[in-house]
Formats: sequence, structure tokens, C-alpha cells
Amino acid sequence: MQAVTAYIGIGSNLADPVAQVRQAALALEALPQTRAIACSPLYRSKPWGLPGQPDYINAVAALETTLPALELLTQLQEIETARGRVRTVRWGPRPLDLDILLYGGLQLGGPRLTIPHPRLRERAFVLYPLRDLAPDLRLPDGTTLAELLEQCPPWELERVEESELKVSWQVQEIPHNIGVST
Ligand code: ROI
Repeated sequence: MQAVTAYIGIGSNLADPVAQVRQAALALEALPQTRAIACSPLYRSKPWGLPGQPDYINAVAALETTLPALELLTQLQEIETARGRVRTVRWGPRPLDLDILLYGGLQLGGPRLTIPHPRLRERAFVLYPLRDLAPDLRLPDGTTLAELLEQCPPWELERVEESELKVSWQVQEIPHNIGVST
């Protein structure tokens, strides 16, 4: 199978969220049939969903993978479970959340998985880190990331300063042709 570029949303608001997100990025690098291309800077965001939960740390990772989408989902769920995620309250706090945001140009609607992620378009905590990785990205339906960003101000979203991180973590340069092609 031809390798596909997938973008994974990473979020945590429990149990040392910065460490959770950085550990998750390492776990993504270790996935079978997968090459980690880059990870965005970390952002701190106010919770979307249930009010009264702690702030989130968010990032987005770009992967190149030959895992089929549903197998990638299974692998991500195993990482979440290993980090103590118990699926209870919808939109409640969690030590680690890994979402497939985009999987090449695939559009999929199924009982386990919808791609692109159904709430991608309205979430600043996903769109801004995506821009760090792939500013020229287009969704499979042709919508540009720039158009989505115009509709989605970076409300209650801030970059986590490099100085807050124990080890510096840079965005790597990623090839220009990895975005979803049109
Ligand atoms: N809110 C923010 N800010 N960041 C997240 O990653 C996040 N993830 C979720 C819900 C509970 C919807 N809210 C979130 O799953």
C-alpha cells in the first residue's frame, strides 16, 4: 500500500498533560508501518465540551503510514488505553486523546470512524497546530485550511513557551507535497 499522510490530534488535560502529549508523540513514532514526520508546537487551550474541567494541552502530529485507517484507529486507541484512558463521560477530561483528523484524501463515514474528523472545522486547538505543520493544507472537499482559520479565531488558545518544556521540541521542516492533494 502507498504511504498516506495522516494528521493526528493529540490532547490531554489530566495527569501532567505536557508530559502526556510528549509521550504520545513518542508512541506515535513507534507505530508499526509508520514514520513520524513532524509534531507541532504545544498549545494550551480552554476546554471545549464539559465546563469546569482543567485546561488542555494540544498538538498535532503528521505521520506517514501504510496502516489502513481503521487499523491506525485501533493502534491509537491502544496508546490511549495504555495511558489510562477510560471511556466514560463524553467530552469530559482525559489523560490522552488521539484523533485521526485527516488520512490522505480519504472521506469516510462509518460506525467507528469519520474522516475528516467531524469537528475539525470548528476547533481552534486543532486548526492552529495543523497550520504550523501544513499551512497550505486542503481538506478532501477542497476547503483550504486558511478558509477555516478565518472562521475560527484562536480563542483561548496559547502557545506553551519553549521554556516551560523540559526538553526543546522543534517543528521539523516537512516536505511541501504531503498535504492532501487536490
Ligand atoms: N477541549 C480542548 N480544548 N482540547 C481538547 O483536546 C479537547 N478534547 C476533547 C473535548 C472533551 C471535546 N474537549 C477538548 O475530547
